[in-house]
Amino acid sequence: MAIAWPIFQKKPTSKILWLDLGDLGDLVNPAGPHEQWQDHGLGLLRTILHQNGVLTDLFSTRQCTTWDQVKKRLQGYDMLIMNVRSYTFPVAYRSAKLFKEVNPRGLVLAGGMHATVAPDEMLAVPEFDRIVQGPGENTILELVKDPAAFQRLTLGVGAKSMAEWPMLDRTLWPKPASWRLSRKFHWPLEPECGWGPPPVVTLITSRVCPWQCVFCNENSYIPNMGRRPVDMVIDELNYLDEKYGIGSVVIHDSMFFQNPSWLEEWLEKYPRKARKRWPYWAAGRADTVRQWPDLFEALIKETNWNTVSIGFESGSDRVLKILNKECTEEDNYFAIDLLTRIGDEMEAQGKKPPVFWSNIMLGIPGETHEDAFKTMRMVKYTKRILPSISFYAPYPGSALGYQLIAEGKSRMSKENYHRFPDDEKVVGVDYRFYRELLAGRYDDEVNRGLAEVRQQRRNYLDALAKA
Ligand code: B12
Ligand code: SF4
Repeated sequence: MAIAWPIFQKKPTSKILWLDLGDLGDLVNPAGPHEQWQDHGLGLLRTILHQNGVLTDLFSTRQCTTWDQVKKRLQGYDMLIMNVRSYTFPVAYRSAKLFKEVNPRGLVLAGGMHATVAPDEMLAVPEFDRIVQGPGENTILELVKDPAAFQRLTLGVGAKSMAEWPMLDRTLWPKPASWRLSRKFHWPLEPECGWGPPPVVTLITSRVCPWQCVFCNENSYIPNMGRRPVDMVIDELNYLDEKYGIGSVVIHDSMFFQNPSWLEEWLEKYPRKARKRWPYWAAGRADTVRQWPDLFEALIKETNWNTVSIGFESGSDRVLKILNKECTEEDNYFAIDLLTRIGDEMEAQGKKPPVFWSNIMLGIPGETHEDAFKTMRMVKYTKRILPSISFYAPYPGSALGYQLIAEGKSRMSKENYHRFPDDEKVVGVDYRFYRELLAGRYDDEVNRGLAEVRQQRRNYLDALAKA
């Protein structure tokens, strides 16, 4: 077992504390690779604060292994700042309570996704003194300097374009908090998670996806903004490579494969201007792959896009319609066959073939057993796949999430936002069936029509990935 370093003994150097949120121990002895990713909202806003002379201390709940340690580290501050997502709301809520216990006159400023989509839940916590919805880059400085000038619930102001964002100062991110983890973490870059060699750089080139899938529909709550210019992305990568050395890149955009003119510029410049063509992970949609297959193929081959994340979600047209995915079974199979063909060609040339990081949801309200068999059939059909399977979660912010919450069918609460992929999140869904499906009980049905080589079973319970 990894031992946490005694970070709780550090003395405050500022009166303002930024608390990075996540499960206890995730930067000591993480349960999985994705719990170690750094928070770009925190990175951006802390960079803005520090570049404008407002220095903050930082620690992470992920660096602590007990709530007692968190409480000790919270002592001695006048102000606490947090980026609250729905899946970190339980940790934020508990931390705010502890902060007030040790600093009764201290102020708590909370922003982030959960403040944006579930203000009522945030307002119900008296410890949150200021709650900021929406983007914060043009609000954070004023807010921290003079919180009294703001109402308890405020709408934040963002940049018009990501070109206005400063380059992140990655040394403002929390460090791994055990000797064992720090050896393989590569801080201030990030550790390997199985997609490409370390050190890993995560970055964001676009902020919002224009589609309206009912389990997500980010564009209803993240204001549109211009994409980060290609040159700025490449300059940042070159800078980081010179300073730290890069192994691979994770482009954390919700939807990288959009906006063909940006992608064409990336295709032209990345192989030429980047110090190295680092392999990268990035996301697309099956329908846009079908719409722009040549661009897709060129990006895979020429820019080293070798882990292609696609939210296939389901292998059944009925469910894809329920989800308003605007992709069909046929689109999904088109994208799978195209990547298989590209991968076979690359393999024949002795190159590493690209692989799908395939996002799949099960347990969607209205899904029948036959729909779920079709989904698992599609997963097994895919030749090169890292399956990432979750039971559907009704997140606030999404149309279907709001509907299920209103109907009293969501099992997510402020004590537990159920963001583990195999948590039971919706009332009335037969989770036993899904566990048995993943364990292979229905393989006869699933394998129907599949080539023999694709019928081989692997343990899909392992594919319930928290990412
Ligand atoms: C990268 C990413 C991840 C990464 C890394 C997460 C991390 N450590 O940061 C990974 C892959 C691990 C991940 C996982 C998950 N994610 Co995620 N993820 C994203 C993504 C694509 C980008 C986040 C980001 O960096 N944005 C850019 C930064 C700059 O924005 P920001 O953090 O929101 O900060 C801005 C504002 O919120 C505000 N702000 C933030 N804090 C504060 C504080 C103050 C005081 C102020 C004034 C303002 C302010 O200002 C910032 C600048 O504008 C978003 C979608 C998106 N486009 O944002 C989804 C998103 C955040 N994820 C989401 C979900 C649901 C998940 C999962 C639960 C998915 C799943 N089913 O497994 C998991 C949970 C993982 C876990 N550990 O439990 C949802 C959250 C929904 C919600 N209601 O909170 C989003 C919105 C996607 C979606 N539409 O479903 N995710
Ligand atoms: S699920 Fe994917 S395609 Fe759909 S709205 Fe969200 S990011 Fe966009």
